[in-house]
Amino acid sequence: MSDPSSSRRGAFIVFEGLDRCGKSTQVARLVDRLERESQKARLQKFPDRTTAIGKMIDAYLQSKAEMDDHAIHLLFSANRWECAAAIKRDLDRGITVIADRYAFSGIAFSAAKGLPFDFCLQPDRALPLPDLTLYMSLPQEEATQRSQFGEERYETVTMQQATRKQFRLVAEEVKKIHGGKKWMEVDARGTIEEVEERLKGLIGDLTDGVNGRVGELW
Ligand code: T5A
Ligand code: NA
Repeated sequence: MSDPSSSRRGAFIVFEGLDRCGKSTQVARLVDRLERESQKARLQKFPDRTTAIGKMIDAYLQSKAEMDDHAIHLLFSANRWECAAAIKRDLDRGITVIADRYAFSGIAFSAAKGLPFDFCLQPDRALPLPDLTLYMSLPQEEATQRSQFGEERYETVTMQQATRKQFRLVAEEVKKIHGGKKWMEVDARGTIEEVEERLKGLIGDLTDGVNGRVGELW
């Protein structure tokens, strides 16, 4: 009889960073590569704007709706919780789940608006822990020059600078709880191909599957 604890599960890999750092571009390329290599992988975007909660978030981000800072923070977290069971299920089925943003964005952006850091952490407690988070680091001047910067609510230089600081605190928190191996900072400068190579080196054979149960964020 097969023992589920001894079989490999899919890896949970998260891409994080400030707006326009190139996350979506790299996530799409990684999923494409894995599909070409006949590996089982799927993309999970946060916010997932397709759900009922996601539609409220989308309206807020496009400034079509106003919301209290606490309320929108909780909605971003609720949007992750409504996807959490499917993420766990897919990991157990051996599928690599690649997320474009996760709880770390949730904390960094809300804390940058002035909500207490500890409050920001609470709602995401016990969500699935990524096996690796790749934080794509790009100087603000380069992000600002990229197309469409400034279209959504948080895409101002002041907000991005405040969020950058909060992401540093988030990284420290993750390292404090889980050690240095779960969070890696990646230089997001250079061509799309150069960044892709850098990321590939860090991801290594993680997409072949990992051992052990999925952990909890904190
Ligand atoms: N948010 C999110 C919260 O406040 N709380 C939360 O809990 C969560 C999950 C929307 C906002 O929501 C906030 C954070 C955000 O402000 P989103 O839907 O991820 O989040 O935002 P998007 O607009 O989809 O994505 P970004 O603006 O963050 O852009 P990406 O994905 O980082 O960048 P990408 O790949 O789309 O690239 C941007 C542009 O640059 C080019 C691309 O072609 C594109 O035009 N580009 C490059 N150009 C030159 N060199 C490279 N290496 C390049 N790579 C990409
Ligand atoms: Na954006």
